[in-house]
Amino acid sequence: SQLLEGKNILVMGVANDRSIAWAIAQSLAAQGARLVFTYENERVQERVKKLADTLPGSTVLPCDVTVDENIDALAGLLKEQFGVLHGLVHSIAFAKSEELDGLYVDTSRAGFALAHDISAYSLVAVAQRMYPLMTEGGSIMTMSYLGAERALKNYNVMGVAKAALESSVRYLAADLGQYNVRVNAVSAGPIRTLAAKGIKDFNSILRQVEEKAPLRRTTDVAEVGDTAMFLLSHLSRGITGEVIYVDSGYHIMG
Ligand code: 0WD
Repeated sequence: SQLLEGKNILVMGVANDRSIAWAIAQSLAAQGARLVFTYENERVQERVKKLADTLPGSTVLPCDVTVDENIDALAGLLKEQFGVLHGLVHSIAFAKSEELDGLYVDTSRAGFALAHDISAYSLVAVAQRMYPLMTEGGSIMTMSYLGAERALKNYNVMGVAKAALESSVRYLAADLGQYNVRVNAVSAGPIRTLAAKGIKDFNSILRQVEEKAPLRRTTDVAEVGDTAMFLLSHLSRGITGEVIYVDSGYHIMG
């Protein structure tokens, strides 16, 4: 039998077929979940629709997470169409490219605010509107990176935003546990995606992982997908407020 049969799961953050959210969707679909994808704007709408078409029974809805009314409308549609929501995958982040190069000390007020709005606050904004739909209990997961706790070259304001995101995971877990809603993060090793294009020297980051990580290889996006599936399933029912590393063990090394 399948681990996610009869579960309705919202997947936010598919931009293309290399997106981590898309790999997570594959793992969830393989366990029988019914998926709803959101896309940010018309620019990616067709691409996300085409991808969703490859997973029978899945649907696609718009949502720019910087706009409260968008998230309100999404929650309304989900309640109408499904009634109950069981899971939420938040795989969204953004910072201006000029903030991901050079010194953190040069971060602008606007750049700081934007990175935090899209990369950290959006989890809160979405969770506060979705947990009321999780009337049978639920699981929320988001994506983080080691830059949340170490000062990594060029990651800069995104690292600070990921620290806020991981802290939010703990506060949200504390709030929502009473409703049997769990909240966790996966901290993934570097993976070549659209978002990774914004990170300078990405090749040397990958090389470092191959040299230093216990498993001596970079993170395969399917590994993140399978851990996300575990977090969305009954198998992880005792885990909340946690950050799970899927990084070939890189973060344990000195
Ligand atoms: O090495 C990596 N790629 C890692 C990524 C290592 C560890 C963590 N992560 C995180 C990212 O920080 C992010 O939180 O994983 C998450 C997913 O990132 P990804 O799959 O690497 O990147 P991508 O395929 O670009 O998906 C991120 C998407 C956006 O794509 P673009 O490139 O168009 O900005 O986040 C979405 C958008 O689809 N997004 C938004 N969605 C709704 N509203 C918004 C928004 N305002 N802004 C960005």
